[in-house]
Amino acid sequence: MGASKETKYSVCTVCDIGCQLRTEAEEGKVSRVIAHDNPALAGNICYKGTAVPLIHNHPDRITKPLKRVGERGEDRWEEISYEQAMDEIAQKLAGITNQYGPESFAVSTSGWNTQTTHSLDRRFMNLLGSPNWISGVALCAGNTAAVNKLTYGWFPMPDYGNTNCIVLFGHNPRKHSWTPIYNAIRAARARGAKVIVLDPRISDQAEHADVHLRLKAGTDAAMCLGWLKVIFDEGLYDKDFVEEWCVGFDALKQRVDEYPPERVAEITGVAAEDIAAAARLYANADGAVIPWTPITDQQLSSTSAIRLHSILRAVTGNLDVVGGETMGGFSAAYIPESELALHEHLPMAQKQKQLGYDDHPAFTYRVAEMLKEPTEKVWGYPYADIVMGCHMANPTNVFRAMAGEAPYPVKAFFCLGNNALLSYANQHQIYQAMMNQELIVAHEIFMTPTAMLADYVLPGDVFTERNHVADSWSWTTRLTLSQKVVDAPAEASSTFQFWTDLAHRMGFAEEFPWQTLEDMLDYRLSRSGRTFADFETATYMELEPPAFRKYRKTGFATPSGKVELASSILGDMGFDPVPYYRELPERPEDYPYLIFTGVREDPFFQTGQRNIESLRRRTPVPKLFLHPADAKKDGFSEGDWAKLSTPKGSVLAQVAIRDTMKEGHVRVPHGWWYPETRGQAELGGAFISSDAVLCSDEDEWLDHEQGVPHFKGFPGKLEKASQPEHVTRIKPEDWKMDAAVEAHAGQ
Ligand SMILES: Nc1nc2c(c(=O)[nH]1)N[C@H]1C(S)=C(S)[C@@H](COP(=O)(O)OP(=O)(O)OC[C@H]3O[C@@H](n4cnc5c(=O)[nH]c(N)nc54)[C@H](O)[C@@H]3O)O[C@H]1N2
Ligand SMILES: Nc1nc2c(c(=O)[nH]1)N[C@H]1C(S)=C(S)[C@@H](COP(=O)(O)OP(=O)(O)OC[C@H]3O[C@@H](n4cnc5c(=O)[nH]c(N)nc54)[C@H](O)[C@@H]3O)O[C@H]1N2
Ligand code: SF4
Ligand SMILES: [Mo]
Repeated sequence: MGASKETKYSVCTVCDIGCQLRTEAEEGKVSRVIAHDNPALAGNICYKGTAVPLIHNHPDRITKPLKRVGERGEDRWEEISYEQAMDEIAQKLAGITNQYGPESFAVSTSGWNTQTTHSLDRRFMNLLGSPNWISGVALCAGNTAAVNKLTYGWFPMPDYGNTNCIVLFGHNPRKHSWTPIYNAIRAARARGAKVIVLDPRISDQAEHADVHLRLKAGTDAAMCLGWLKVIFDEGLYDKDFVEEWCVGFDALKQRVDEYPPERVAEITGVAAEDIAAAARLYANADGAVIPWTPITDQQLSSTSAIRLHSILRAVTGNLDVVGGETMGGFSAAYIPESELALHEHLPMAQKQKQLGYDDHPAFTYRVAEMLKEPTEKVWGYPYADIVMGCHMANPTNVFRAMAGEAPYPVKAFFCLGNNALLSYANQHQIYQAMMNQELIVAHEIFMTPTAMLADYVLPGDVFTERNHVADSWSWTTRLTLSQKVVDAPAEASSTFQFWTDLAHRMGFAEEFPWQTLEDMLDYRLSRSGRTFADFETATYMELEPPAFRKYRKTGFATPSGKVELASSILGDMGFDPVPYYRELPERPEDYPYLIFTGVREDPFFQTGQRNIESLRRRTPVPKLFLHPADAKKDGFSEGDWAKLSTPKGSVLAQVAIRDTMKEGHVRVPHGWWYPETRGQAELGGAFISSDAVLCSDEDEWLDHEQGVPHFKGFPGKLEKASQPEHVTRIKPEDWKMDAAVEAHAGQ
């Protein structure tokens, strides 16, 4: 690259919202990451974006392929060449799948940080014959996409630019958490849009909301049923749309009648008149949105709650209208991953072996097959995968099988850009599952606890080192340029390269004809008559003009062609076709608190960045949040250490007392481990403070239809504890400061 300074447009993948930023390089290293030069996009950067040079140039970055030399998890390695690693991985994977069948191979990835997979993982697995692909998107947006399809065949995106009312079920974007969505909500508010927040605690969004309903954790589905009761009783719904475009109204109405506001008040702890007032505000708005939220992705009544959001959107006439929820469909300019994945190549017999297919089918191939025909008719592809989440195996079923339970052995497990050990429920089971593997491959940029359990760790490239055109995993039709500004370390690979090289070694060279990532991008852009180079020189972002009410021409992509208020697919599979609310299992007496997990801390994305000093100094140790009355009752002062236990396990965290908390609730952060304790604490301290230790995936804690675990209100208790062993750097000043990050963070 030489000494001259280069500036490029790159999509940040530190978190999954994908801001386009400007990246600068000097002497072959990324030197600075700054805001966009388009004023409309300039606000879309958080201090994690500013910290990218510190992450990408970090001395701990894995740059050489590693092969395990000690026992599994001992964290002892030898450096080997990329070619040797790939040869050995291919040979071992072939041996395992020959012995146990292709379904003995499972992959876990979330795809957002690795970015350039182009569904080649699914393509490879489909050619090999394995349906067992799992992902963090099973708990976040991917599962929402699959469940939305049951109701109206697509996963809509809110029209923030034109809406007059925004309803946030917990979802709490902030200046340093999903910054573009935070900015979009702020802009809507400035235009006069109303904001309704449903959150047990006073969140950042709740502070500025027009209405804040402080519901009890885990009761969102009941709240939605209460809203519908008000909306139906008071005739606040779009009768023409319901008549012409919906099926199942009577069955839904019957269910809704069981939830008068007084009953919902009892369940949720919110006054009946406040429930009714919020429902009216939403239903009467001229253009209202219920943006996607992870809260209802991770609840006992998840499928019902997500379906109730869909139903609220539909019956209030907000589907595919200006200021409502847009249903974009696939971009005509970019071949979608749905086509690249080759789902039609996986034989039906293998699809039926997908773990979760029988008992928790909502986001598996079982539903995908039932939606194939209408999906092809309306959206042009039989397998429409949105946010990667519409054809997944169930993570709990996969970990159980990996640990040696029924129905068949799973013996090879690859994790790409995913810290699987900490990223699902029931960490002890995931650990057992991983310890029972014959082959584990991690594709990573840092030595995570998951990577420590691997046989091979392959160094990944990062977004400043690769070209891409981002399409929000088919959720929108926007195409965003992401340019490489520096070269990757010589032995690092993109996930594109990894899957291509593996495929070539395992007999699928013909189906993987692309030599380079740019060839793949050219192919994906080919139907628009352009190459990546054309795209790159012409624009940094492209958006197809929106079209509304497209269903009038095509119908909806459901079996009936209508919005299914009662889902024929759920009914056909033996589930209740109409959404319902499920009470939480009884709380044991000695577990007085309702725990909810999933706190997103500003400096980190999920389990990452605990090793980036300038970020870590903002939150050096995990904090659990308590209401002052609860702290007093249990004798805790600010900064004390506490042991938080559930029937599944215990973790340690520092107590933070906040009057914004709801009494009786404890809020715990996600994804904590302590990279600095590597070599001292087991697996980098992965069992000290990780929320996954606390979360159960026993059947009674799983949503019926999808089998996702309940993270929003499970039983827990608190005891005094001392600071964890080996964790010594617990004050901000123990961690190095970076002036640019500090300046941005303080804004
Ligand atoms: N800095 C930073 N930003 C991030 C991320 C990150 O790791 N770091 N992660 C990104 C990702 S992947 C996601 S999914 C989002 C998640 O971020 P958000 O959508 O904001 O979700 P959470 O932070 O999990 O919780 C939001 C709120 O839900 C409330 N809540 C808890 N239980 C319930 C419940 O049962 N019902 C209701 N209605 N509310 C409840 C909590 O009090 C909290 O205020 O953040 C994204 N942004
Ligand atoms: N227990 C529990 N589980 C959860 C959640 C929870 O709150 N609690 N939240 C859920 C949610 S909302 C989500 S979105 C998912 C998130 O799940 P993921 O998005 O998979 O997040 P992580 O598991 O933290 O894994 C990201 C890993 O990618 C690595 N990485 C970063 N950039 C690159 C890259 O360019 N290349 C490669 N190869 N690796 C890279 C990081 O070092 C990190 O280890 O987790 C879900 N799982
Ligand atoms: S919000 Fe921050 S971390 Fe996420 S993509 Fe934007 S700049 Fe990167
Ligand atoms: Mo997420």
